[in-house]
Amino acid sequence: MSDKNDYTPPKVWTWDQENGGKFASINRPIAGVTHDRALPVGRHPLQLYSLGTPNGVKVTIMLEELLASGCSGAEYDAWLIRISEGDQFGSGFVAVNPNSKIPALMDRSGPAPVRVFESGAILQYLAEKFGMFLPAGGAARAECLSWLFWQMGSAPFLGGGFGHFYAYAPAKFEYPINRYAMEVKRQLDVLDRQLAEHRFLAGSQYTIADMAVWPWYGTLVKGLLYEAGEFLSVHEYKHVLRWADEVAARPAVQRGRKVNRVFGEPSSQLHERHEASDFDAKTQDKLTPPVQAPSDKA
Ligand SMILES: N[C@@H](CCC(=O)N[C@@H](CS)C(=O)NCC(=O)O)C(=O)O
Repeated sequence: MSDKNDYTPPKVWTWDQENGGKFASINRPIAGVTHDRALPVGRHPLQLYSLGTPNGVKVTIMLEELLASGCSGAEYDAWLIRISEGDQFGSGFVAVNPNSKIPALMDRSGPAPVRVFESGAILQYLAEKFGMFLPAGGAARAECLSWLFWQMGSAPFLGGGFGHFYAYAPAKFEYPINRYAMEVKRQLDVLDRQLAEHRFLAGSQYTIADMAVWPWYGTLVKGLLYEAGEFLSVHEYKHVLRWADEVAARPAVQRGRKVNRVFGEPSSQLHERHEASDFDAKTQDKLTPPVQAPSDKA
């Protein structure tokens, strides 16, 4: 182990605002509102406040899948919450999610608005509301919810553990990278064994379990998350790769990935989604005027 261990925890931990790392400026040990800001409300029944991270993408994939299946009641406005600028601590957002994390959903289709936070709870809420992508009962429903909750419990080891120390921490520390790389590889092996025997995670049907797991582990095995494909030898997980490709090929998944995305290729970024036609007209490549090549003669 190459890390020098020269840290002795003090008797009482105190908040060191300069503790470094990519998200140091938004991390704090207290919850609640930092500023007054009402959330915008569009004309559709469902109002989503989110960002195109893996947790956000789970929900936009589900909404696009519902619309693709003909559920017109799933029309939605997706508003951008820029977490690096602290939007999640505004009064309107905290009223929808007291935990100050995206994604957060307001269902305004009934007499009183219903708030839903936590991506797994949002997937289950939408699946039950529209009667889709979650088996109605028995062993099939139990299997689907088991994989959904597996994802909710496992992904923090991938994102908050491995991803944080491999990609975002202020320095590379061997101990946590080793610990979390081992756990993430174990999780990939869990998925690989399940997908060796089943087309989708919960069996033969595509469900909210696939929608929850794909944005994390599907993109990881394709080398798109934390640029860690080679480090984690993702080529070993052949069944996860086969499943990841099948899910990625779904048009609703391709649309859902673009919503509230503020990084990557301009053509992959649709900052806000209010109409189905926004995918054709409002991705960043459509909005940005082409850069003029400098003329040799000017
Ligand atoms: N368990 C939550 C996790 C949500 C989460 O961690 N969201 C991150 C972005 S992926 C966030 O909003 N972070 C802002 C912050 O921590 O202040 C869920 O699945 O909804």
